[in-house]
Amino acid sequence: MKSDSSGTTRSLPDSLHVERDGDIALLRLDRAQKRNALNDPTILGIGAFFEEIPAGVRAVVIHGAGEHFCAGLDLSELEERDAVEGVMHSRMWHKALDAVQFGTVPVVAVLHGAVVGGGLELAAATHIRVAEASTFYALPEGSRGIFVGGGGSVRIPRLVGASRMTDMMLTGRAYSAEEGQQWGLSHYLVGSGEGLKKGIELAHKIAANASMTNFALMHVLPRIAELGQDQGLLMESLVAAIAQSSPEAKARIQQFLSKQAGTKVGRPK
Ligand code: 1HE
Repeated sequence: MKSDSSGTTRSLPDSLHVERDGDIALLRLDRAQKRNALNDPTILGIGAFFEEIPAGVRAVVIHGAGEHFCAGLDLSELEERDAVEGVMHSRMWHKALDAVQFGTVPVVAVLHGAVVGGGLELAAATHIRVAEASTFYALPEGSRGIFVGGGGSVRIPRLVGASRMTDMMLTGRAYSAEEGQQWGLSHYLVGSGEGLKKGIELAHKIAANASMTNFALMHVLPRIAELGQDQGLLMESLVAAIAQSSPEAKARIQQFLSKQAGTKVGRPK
């Protein structure tokens, strides 16, 4: 376990490092010598961290040490497994990455270098992705004779479409940072070395949102997106009514109506 200033008492593996910056936490994949390849302790540690976010943390930034965000599954741990053990291993990844996507606070991923295999599956479980110009995306599972097992077949097509994911896996095609930005793998594209600053700035903005808004975006919007129009519209009305009735929403709307500085919508910069 690494000592850190996160305010957490939880024991994390040495491959993860947590720091606190006010109301956000920075979670660093810290295994640069193995290109932040995800071994079992790291995946379990990610799950444990997101299942029990330190008190007072309202958003998380996840980033990688060294030259790459993440080289995916630690291939040295791909031991002989029977089918049931293989299913259980994949389910362990699902549980951990579900904790990222459907935890208690929004997560911003800062990407650079390789975002491949399970690294892309991890990035796809986050809510906002900032990519530096050095980022490249690939799914080398195809060439390794395996398949995605960390939720990639569910989450990645929702970002880029099943057709592009099929190309990535059948042909080993890698996408550049620019292509990833164009096709929805990242939300923000920044210069090399600028990702963490941008990620932290976004996380602080997110942390300042009303809790109900963040909850609805993390837990309700993805469910509505899977519903038919009738059910989706009804669910939207229910959540809109709950959100509007909160004292926080009333106070924020009043701030705008009383012409408080900084409450107008800004033009894109
Ligand atoms: C690793 C891994 C790894 C690096 N597992 N050890 N992922 C992949 O198929 C990607 C495999 N990795 C690479 O293609 C390259 O390493 C990178 C493009 C990511 C980076 O290249 P580079 O030149 O910076 O590093 P390197 O020299 O290749 O690797 C440095 C060390 O990290 C080296 O170990 P060393 O002991 O010889 O120093 C590598 O063996 C080690 N390393 N990547 C284990 N992935 C839930 S299912 C998900 C399924 C998948 O994710 S499949 C995709 C796996």
